[in-house]
Amino acid sequence: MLPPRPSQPLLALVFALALLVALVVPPAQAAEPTLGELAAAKGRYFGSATDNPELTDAPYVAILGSEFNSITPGNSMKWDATEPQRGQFSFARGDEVVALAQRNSQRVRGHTLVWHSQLPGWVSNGGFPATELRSILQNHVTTVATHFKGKLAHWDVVNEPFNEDGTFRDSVFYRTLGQSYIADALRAARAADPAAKLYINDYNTDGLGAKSDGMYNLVKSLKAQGVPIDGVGFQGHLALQYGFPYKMQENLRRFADLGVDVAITELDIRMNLPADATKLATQATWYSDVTKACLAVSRCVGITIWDYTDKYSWIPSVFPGEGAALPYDENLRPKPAYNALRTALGGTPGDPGPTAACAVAYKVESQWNAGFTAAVTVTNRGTTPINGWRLTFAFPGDQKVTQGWNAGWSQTGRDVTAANASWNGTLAAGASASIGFNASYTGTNAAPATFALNGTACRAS
Ligand code: 9MR
Repeated sequence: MLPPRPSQPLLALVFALALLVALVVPPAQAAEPTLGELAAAKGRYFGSATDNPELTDAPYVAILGSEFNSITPGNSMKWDATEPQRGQFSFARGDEVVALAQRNSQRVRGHTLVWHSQLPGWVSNGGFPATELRSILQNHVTTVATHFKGKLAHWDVVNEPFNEDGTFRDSVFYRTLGQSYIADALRAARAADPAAKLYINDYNTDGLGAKSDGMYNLVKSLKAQGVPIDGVGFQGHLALQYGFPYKMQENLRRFADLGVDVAITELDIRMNLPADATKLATQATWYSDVTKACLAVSRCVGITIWDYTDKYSWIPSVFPGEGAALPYDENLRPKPAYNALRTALGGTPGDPGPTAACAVAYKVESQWNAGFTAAVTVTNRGTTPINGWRLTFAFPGDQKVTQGWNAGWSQTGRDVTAANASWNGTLAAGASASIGFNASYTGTNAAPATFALNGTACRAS
């Protein structure tokens, strides 16, 4: 039987009501695009460095996973991490960063194969003759690049080869092998991982000057000899008290004109502490100016900041009395620099935190040999109530929920679902539900990187 046809006046009433609802009920707020998404819309990436010890900090990991589309291991692919003893290679920590990036669909900049620093004593003090050191270098580059083959977008093959005056740094490699060590390293990296873009990376080369002239001449001569070099990394460790790099855009462009990509690889902008509103405003302008310099050069492929939060910046321990160098403060809150970056990347200011529909705090409350207890707080950060929710996340390791409370817990492989209990299914705007579980694990107990509520990504709170 056909349903009765609604009369014309009834239809008009329904239409009017629908119109009224559309006008007075605000649409669900779309999440602000992230820095990574804004950069991607410009054909670039926006990345952050990270380091393995930080990966147990769930709120940190959540922003790292959502805001950036590239990550760089700050330490775990360096020589002292990957070949601490001659011929004994260790990749676990580098693999951990790669796995995290893969789960979050991020690219990875590999850092770094040949560097005078964080170089184990067996290399720097080994007193090896040239032939032996050359084969040690080639073996290191080949073994590490082969291990990560196909997983890295870029490799910083050679790091910091220059002195401030543009002459070659007196490293064990240069002292023993002369500048040919650079070409050797690049050739070995290309042979091991033909898909990775191969970079030379240095600091204080961001603007025109003697040091960047040294880099420029090197790259020009490598290109002329047909040595495989794809890009030049400009670290961008800036300090308000030393001034903005001289003609940065012009500098990036002259390298691009040699036929290589350029990238800002370790950006941070420190200041003398304490920070104040004026310094933070200048810092914001500088972040914006670096971004604009990169966007103005078509071969400038992306920007990486040297971690994203002051909580994990390397600056205070190396430059006492200086800091506040990154776009997020120590409590993971965006600073003026964050909005300046958004704006420079073509977006609008906006803290994605408060506009995200939900927030999740994940806390390991206690942990023993093979198990742990976690407390999870789910908060509705939207403006309307949530009626019925399912929280989903994936464990990075082999964690298995053995018992849970205040929600219906289930797990398939690494994927966990917590469905609301009968008494906490309605979350008013701003309201939270506290749930928890016991789980087993072996190895490391890293926190899940991202959480979603009813399929929408949540921010860490
Ligand atoms: O961020 C890295 C920090 O954790 C290390 O202690 C430090 C040791 O040298 O290296 C830091 O990263 C450096 C990078 O590898 C090369 N450019 C300078 C960076 C800051 O020192």
